[in-house]
Amino acid sequence: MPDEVIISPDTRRPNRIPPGQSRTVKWPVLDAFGPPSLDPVSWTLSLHGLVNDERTLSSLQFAALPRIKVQADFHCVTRWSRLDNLWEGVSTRHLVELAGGIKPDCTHVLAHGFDGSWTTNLPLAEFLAEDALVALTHDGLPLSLEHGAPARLIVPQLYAWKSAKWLRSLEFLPADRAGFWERNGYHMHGDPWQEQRFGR
Ligand SMILES: Nc1nc2c(c(=O)[nH]1)N[C@H]1C(S)=C(S)[C@@H](COP(=O)(O)O)O[C@H]1N2
Ligand SMILES: [Mo]
Repeated sequence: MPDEVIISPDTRRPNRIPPGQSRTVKWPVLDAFGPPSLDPVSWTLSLHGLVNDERTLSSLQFAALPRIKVQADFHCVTRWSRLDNLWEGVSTRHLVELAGGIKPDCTHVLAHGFDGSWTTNLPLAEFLAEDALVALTHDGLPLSLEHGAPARLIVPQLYAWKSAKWLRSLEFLPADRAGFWERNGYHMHGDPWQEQRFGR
């Protein structure tokens, strides 16, 4: 069971490259402000807003949680797609359980990074998909700082900008609220298969 890999459903499509994308084998680095200075030992992850039991996990508590492995494709809105990434970390479903479950009026999640006030918003459905996780490793190696160490969100069903690096907190909301790029014109939903690059 521990070595079972969850295969992201989108990787099973006959054509895995969404419209307007091209495949890359490299893994480019993209972010708005560059990496924050972060001590992985004092790193914490907080779960707050519309959950029954708001809590903040220490790095030690987080490291002790059960993990999943997910094989998924990664589609950047700047038109590159990197196929077959292997992520390992804690499923978003498990994190929500740790926080006592979600209150009924919760519809969206805002992910906050440690890089200033960077945020991104997601619908609950994609956030809680079986292939969504807070990842610690990529292709068997710990995440590098530039790719979001110590932990980043990975939501394979949406464009990569929704996969917040240097994850600080997950805020459970009663309505959609634009994050950093979404306030600057990026799409509120961001489904790569529908080419939701910009707009509502
Ligand atoms: N905290 C944080 N997360 C972020 C960003 C950012 O600026 N800050 N940029 C996003 C964007 S626009 C993309 S395309 C992906 C890129 O991830 P990568 O650098 O690991 O390829 O991270 C996303 N996560
Ligand atoms: Mo991006």
